Amino acid sequence: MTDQNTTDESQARAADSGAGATAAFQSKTGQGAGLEDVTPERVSTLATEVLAAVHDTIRRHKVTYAEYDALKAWLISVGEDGEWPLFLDVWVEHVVEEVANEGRECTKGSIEGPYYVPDAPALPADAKLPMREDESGTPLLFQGQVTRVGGDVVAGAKVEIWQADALGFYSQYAPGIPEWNLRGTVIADDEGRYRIHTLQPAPYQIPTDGSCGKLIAAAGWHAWRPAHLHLKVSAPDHRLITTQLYFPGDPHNEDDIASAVKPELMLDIEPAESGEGEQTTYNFVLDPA
Ligand code: MBD
Ligand code: FE
Repeated sequence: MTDQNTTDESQARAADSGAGATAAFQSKTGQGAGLEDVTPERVSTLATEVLAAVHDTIRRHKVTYAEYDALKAWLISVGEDGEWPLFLDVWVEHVVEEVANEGRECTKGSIEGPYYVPDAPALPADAKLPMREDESGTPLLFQGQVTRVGGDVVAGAKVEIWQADALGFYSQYAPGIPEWNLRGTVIADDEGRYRIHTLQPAPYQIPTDGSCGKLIAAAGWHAWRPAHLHLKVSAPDHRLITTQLYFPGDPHNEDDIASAVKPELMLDIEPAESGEGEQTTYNFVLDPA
């Protein structure tokens, strides 16, 4: 996942995070898993419609052989860089998430993205996320309560949280960061409450030196996601929520490259009662299974 010769996250390269995200996805799904689980009718319908949309675009814009070859070269490089997970999660996942969670009454979901790692160390309801001694960033107390639709508390709910560090890098996807840095599985108390001591995350720029970065530069787009916390909230007999939370005032809340910001997911930040840094309360509501 990380290059033996790079020991510092400032030297992180797209190929490191890309290879890591591809390997993580393959270990989650099992190599080659997928197509055989979808019926032939469904594969045929979806592939036919996607291809028809491509054909239509070519006709409408009179795509040239030079452009066709540029596309072919770029698609090949996405695979070589391991950036298919990044590409798909940035530009496609938000619509899959929208469709998957249509009609749910629970807290709004958002995309998982490429950097989730299951089974982060379990932490008590009042916990500090694993971080380096000199981890930079403003202290942030993230607290709240998990209930179910209707209002009953969900005792012992599982609140998985992962986030980028102050330089915008995720542990296990950039060199030189401790394995579980800024990741944890917080077990809420008997009233479903949690108090997570972490740091305000930084805005995140997707790697500019890989194929996704090349597409962004060639199109004249920007590469930014607003600062965000990733969460998965779950409990037995309830449906899992995968979501992200955002910080008011971030200039990229309005133009997230991954289109994953929703008004319901905006945090309300206030000065910490402890006098150190900030605090915020966000409550989760789970659907019964
Ligand atoms: C991220 O941190 C992220 O959350 C997404 C969705 C895509 C790229 C990087
Ligand atoms: Fe992220």
